[in-house]
Parts: sequence; C-alpha cells; structure tokens
Amino acid sequence: MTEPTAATATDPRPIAIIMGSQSDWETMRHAAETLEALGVGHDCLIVSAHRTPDRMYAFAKGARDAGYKAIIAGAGGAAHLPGMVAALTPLPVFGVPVESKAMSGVDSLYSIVQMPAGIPVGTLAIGRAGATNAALIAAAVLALNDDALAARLDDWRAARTAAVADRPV
Ligand code: RP5
Repeated sequence: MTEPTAATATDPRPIAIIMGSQSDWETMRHAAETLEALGVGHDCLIVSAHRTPDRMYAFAKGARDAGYKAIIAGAGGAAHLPGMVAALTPLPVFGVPVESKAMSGVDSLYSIVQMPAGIPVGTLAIGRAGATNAALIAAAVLALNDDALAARLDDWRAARTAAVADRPV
C-alpha cells in the first residue's frame, strides 16, 4: 500500500489532502488518485486534531501562505479535524467522514457535518465515494480559473458516462 507523501518545493500543489491517521489513507487515497487522474497537484499529510494538535494548528494557519487553494480533510470517529482546520483557515475545506469500526462512519459524518453557522465544512459522503467526490469538487473549484483543468474534468465525466452499459451482464 502506498503511503501519504510529503510536499516537494518544485511543482505547484494547490490541494492539501489531510487525514487524522495512517489508517485513513485507505479511504483518502481515493481523493489522491482522483486528483492524479485529473492532473491536479496535491500534498497528502497526516495531521491529527487530537494526537498532533500543534501540527494541525501550524498547518491550518499556514495553509493559505503555503499556496493551497482548498483542503480535503478526512477523519473518523470523533472527527474534529475538518472543523478545526476550517476554524483556522479561510480556505475552502471539504470534509470526508471515514468509515469507523464502531459506528460505520455515522459518528464521523455527524462530527463533520453539523458545523455552527459561520465556519463551513463542505461535507461529503462516508468513505470512498466521499473521498472521490471531495477531489472532484476541489478540482471543480480550481477549474473555475483553469480552462485546461475544466476540459480535463469534462473529459473525466464524459468517460464515466460512456462507461455505463445499456444493460447489465
Ligand atoms: C481519527 O481516529 C482518525 O481520523 C481515524 O479515522 C480514527 C482512528 O485512528 P487510528 O486509531 O486508526 O489511528 O482521529
């Protein structure tokens, strides 16, 4: 299994994919793979609201100056990471509830989605679908100012439409 990667200084990476634990990577890798398919640069980082709060604070406070345009944050259980990061940065934050063992991700979903007015987290579905869609939304935001990316996004969607068979086999 591949592991979350650290930043390099050379290529532009407008999207940060952060997650609370290595155990979230199996879900969050689908966000990374989708961004890769769309040719969108990204960093993948482990940032825990509970275990590494100082790292979380430093990441969130520095995210805009680091050049990120949006953040995808995945966490499970008491999933405070997306909301805490959203409280600390003006960047758009998309939250992915990771499926937990104890409550199948419903705990994660409720922890992420029910933010107080004024501190938004765009919350996606639990698990792989949410991770994939978080990447697509983040890419769509970037595509507003990037015609080449908008064309790649159109192609990506057209390919998925074309892949749907008329009849089941
Ligand atoms: C959360 O606790 C993480 O986001 C993860 O989903 C969950 C469990 O973490 P591990 O105990 O597997 O490291 O903070």
